Amino acid sequence: MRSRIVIATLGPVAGAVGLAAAHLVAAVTTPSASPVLAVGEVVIDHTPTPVKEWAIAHFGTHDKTILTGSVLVVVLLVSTAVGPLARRRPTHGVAAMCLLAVVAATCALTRPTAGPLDVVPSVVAAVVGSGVLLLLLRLLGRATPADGVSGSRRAVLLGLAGAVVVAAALGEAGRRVIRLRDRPEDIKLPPPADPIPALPAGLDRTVPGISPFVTPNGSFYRVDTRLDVPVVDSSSWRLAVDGMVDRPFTIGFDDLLAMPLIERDITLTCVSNSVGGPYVGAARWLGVRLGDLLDRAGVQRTADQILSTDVGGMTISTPLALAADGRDAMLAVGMNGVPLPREHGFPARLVIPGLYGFISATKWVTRLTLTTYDDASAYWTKRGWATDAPIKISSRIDTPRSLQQLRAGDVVIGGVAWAQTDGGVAKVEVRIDGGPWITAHLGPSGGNDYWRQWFHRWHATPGTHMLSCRVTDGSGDVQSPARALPFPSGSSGIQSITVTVG
Ligand SMILES: Nc1nc2c(c(=O)[nH]1)N[C@H]1C(S)=C(S)[C@@H](COP(=O)(O)O)O[C@H]1N2
Ligand SMILES: [Mo]
Repeated sequence: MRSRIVIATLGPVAGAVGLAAAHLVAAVTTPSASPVLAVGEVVIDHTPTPVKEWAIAHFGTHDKTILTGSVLVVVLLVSTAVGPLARRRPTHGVAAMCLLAVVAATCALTRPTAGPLDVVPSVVAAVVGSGVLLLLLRLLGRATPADGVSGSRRAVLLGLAGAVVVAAALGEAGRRVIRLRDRPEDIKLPPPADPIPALPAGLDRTVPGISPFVTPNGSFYRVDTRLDVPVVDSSSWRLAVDGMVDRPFTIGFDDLLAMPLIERDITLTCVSNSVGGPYVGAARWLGVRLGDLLDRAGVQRTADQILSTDVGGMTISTPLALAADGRDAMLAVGMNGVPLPREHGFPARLVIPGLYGFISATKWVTRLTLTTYDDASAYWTKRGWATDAPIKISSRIDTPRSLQQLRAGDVVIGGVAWAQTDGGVAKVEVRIDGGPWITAHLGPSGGNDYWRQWFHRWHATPGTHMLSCRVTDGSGDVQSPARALPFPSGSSGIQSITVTVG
């Protein structure tokens, strides 16, 4: 028997069962206290901005899956040391398991909203992990003295395999329990006080391959610092409005829904989006005017920042002057006719037209603190990102795809453009191979805060061609050709793609 290998697997296998059991317990109590998620969140918090940027650029929405996976792999690798220790003295193995659990518990406890009960999943991990370790040791103990007795050897391998199956089952059960809790889709939202007309049909049918005029919730981009999707109970959720205000208050979900609701069509985009990138979406949001909440609290003149805090303690800063300049800033509870999906901030999030999401769109928000930039810095501010970041006007080619092979003849070039500035999207132009800029046809308008679809019919001739687009807003400002990376205040430049016509 390759006993070294078997002994090295004892720690990871026992650890996996412990972690999975802890995940299930956390699913029922506090999901973010699950050791895997707690350690992962701490790692994310301490990842340098360039690395995070790189992860978002390369793995997109899978960046978290990759990160959790890496944390798991590292933990399991470290735990290969547990088996040999335990083989010499079982108590040493158990002590090593407990040490790992202490690390996890520390991570869980350093989360801003953590309570003392958040150590429970880590304790479960230690107890279950140690128990499984001791069980496997006993099986191994029986196998070794008569190292030829294949029955015992088989027992060890079966024990290991069984433990892996148990770990997978517990982990999956945890994942499902988290999903089942308090389903947002069971909530019925009241209608807006002042309903707005339905959006006109876009170019979805006429221009195959174009972004739909309204982004379906299921395909709306997702960008946040969370590994898990926070599971917030609407019944126990509270929003506090405090800081430099005359009348601080907290409000629950039902009372929030009793306030007048507005509905707005707003395009949301991420500062990390590169020109032509995928982190942009457009939806109809239902919610309470941010102004109504601020008025109720009575904002003092000295405040210049709204520091919003999410359920995990993550903070986002918004310039008060911009949020309160009359734009349709809102605390949204609905997205495209349904309650906010968990991924997009259930039960409530901020949506502020014209500002990148990282300074405006706090999901799972629990607190709005009126403060000053001198007194408090939010998550991304501490990481060097801009505090004042209006969305740069931009446009994207959706079809044809970059490097697509086309047939000569009529080709429809189409995409979307946004300019949440004066007058919205006034014009989109297309350029082929560095020729003149040609005005494209615009789809219907959904208002200045909403993107606009566009298309241009092109007679494609054989060869390789470069296609570009640019937008002009209502005040005559043209999308800038100056290339800028997302950091620190959003990308700029002109998207150009190459296609081959055969
Ligand atoms: N609580 C919380 N809210 C957040 C974030 C976050 O990391 N945590 N990310 C912000 C960023 S960077 C963007 S671009 C938008 C994205 O919103 P979406 O995921 O619903 O598309 O949410 C914002 N709100
Ligand atoms: Mo973002």
